[in-house]
Amino acid sequence: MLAWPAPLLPTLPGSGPVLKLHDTARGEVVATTPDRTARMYVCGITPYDATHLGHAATFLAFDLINRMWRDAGHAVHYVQNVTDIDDPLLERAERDGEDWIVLAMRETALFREDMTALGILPPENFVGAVESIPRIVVRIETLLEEGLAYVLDDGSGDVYHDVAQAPGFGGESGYDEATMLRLFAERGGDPDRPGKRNRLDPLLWRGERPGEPSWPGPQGVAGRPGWHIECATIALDTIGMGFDVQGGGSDLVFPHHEYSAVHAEALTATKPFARAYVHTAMIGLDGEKMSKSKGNLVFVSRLRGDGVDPMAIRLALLSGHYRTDRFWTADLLSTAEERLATWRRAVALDAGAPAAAVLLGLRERLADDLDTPGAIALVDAWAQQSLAGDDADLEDEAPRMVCDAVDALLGVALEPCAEPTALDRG
Ligand code: 5CA
Ligand code: ZN
Repeated sequence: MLAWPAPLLPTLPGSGPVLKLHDTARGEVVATTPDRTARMYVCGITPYDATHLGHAATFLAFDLINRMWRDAGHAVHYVQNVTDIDDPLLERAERDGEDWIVLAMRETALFREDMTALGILPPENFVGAVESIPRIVVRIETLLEEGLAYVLDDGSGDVYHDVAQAPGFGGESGYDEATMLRLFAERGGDPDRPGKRNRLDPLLWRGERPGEPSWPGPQGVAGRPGWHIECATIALDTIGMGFDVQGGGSDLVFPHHEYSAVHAEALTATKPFARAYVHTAMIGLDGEKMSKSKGNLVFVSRLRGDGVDPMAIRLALLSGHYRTDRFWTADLLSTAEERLATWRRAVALDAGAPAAAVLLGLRERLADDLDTPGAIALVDAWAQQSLAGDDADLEDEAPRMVCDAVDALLGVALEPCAEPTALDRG
């Protein structure tokens, strides 16, 4: 499907360092080692409601990865999916007496607007589950033919992956069986379904149910795809195996990313699915995780509608580290608004404190597992020094250089401070 327009990306002098990120599978911060073209898959929205600040924080973190790789001289092949058919979508459409397709299209359109406003670089491939169904079916048929999947014996037409035959199972999350069973039950799995070979076997295909949409499926059985095979198929068909980063929120560590990896590794008989699994922490509100099921949501579009500058939203979300669970508060936003105004005043000066150290520092902080609080502190210090104006070494070029660096690396557009170069989407 259509993604969204690319923001302008200033080019910076020199090039950035090797990016280090925390990999869930290895449990430590590791250097990313992309080829000329870095490859990244990020789990996208299920479009049954508007984009909330938790989603935004997650897509922002991966946007920084995209920016850091580009700054280091790589092209980036970025893929993001849209889960435009799944239980929550059908349930919401049913509740509101709305066509599920209309709901999904509307919320996906709003998501595009939010991502554009937040200055997030668009994916090369923005791929819906529905448009992928024929290719997902081919993958499920392969697993069936190889005896790695089975059709349940109860006439439902449901197909499961036999995880006992998947040697890498558990390698992504590192969880023990009890933890897996608990999270599987909490997050849409069906450990107690009679007739499964193993309680942890995940659904690949759900045979047609009355009143639910369906498509032609494996071995001619109509139905709709399971969730994990959706992301495995889309990643395999766009960036292949062994890509650099598989991303999403920490709520996807298990079961979703474990099973996506296991499906793809079974299909290709190779490892790994991704070289690093990167997970963002959860954004909450009033002491609880922000989630559609709890209803404690702050929507990006609502804030925009209230006249909040999207760059202040961006700065507010980046003021915490991506791996720290944190809460959205009114204070967080007002601090970001003040900071944005200060930065804007500083980059509008005729001269500022030396900029080379700021650029170096920004690159260094962000390359260290996206230390955004550290990066922001550097710009704060530069702005204060420049606005105080008592530095003998004030440089004419500094405000523009810092403006470009903040724009290119943090994605915070302060003003049109440079002649922008069109984003090279090679
Ligand atoms: N469509 C699936 C992924 S294939 C899905 O999880 N959709 S979602 O709409 O629920 O979430 C979209 C993305 O935002 C996912 O990467 C998810 O992990 C992340 N996310 C969801 N809630 C939060 C939150 N409260 N804080 C941070 N990230 C979140
Ligand atoms: Zn996914």
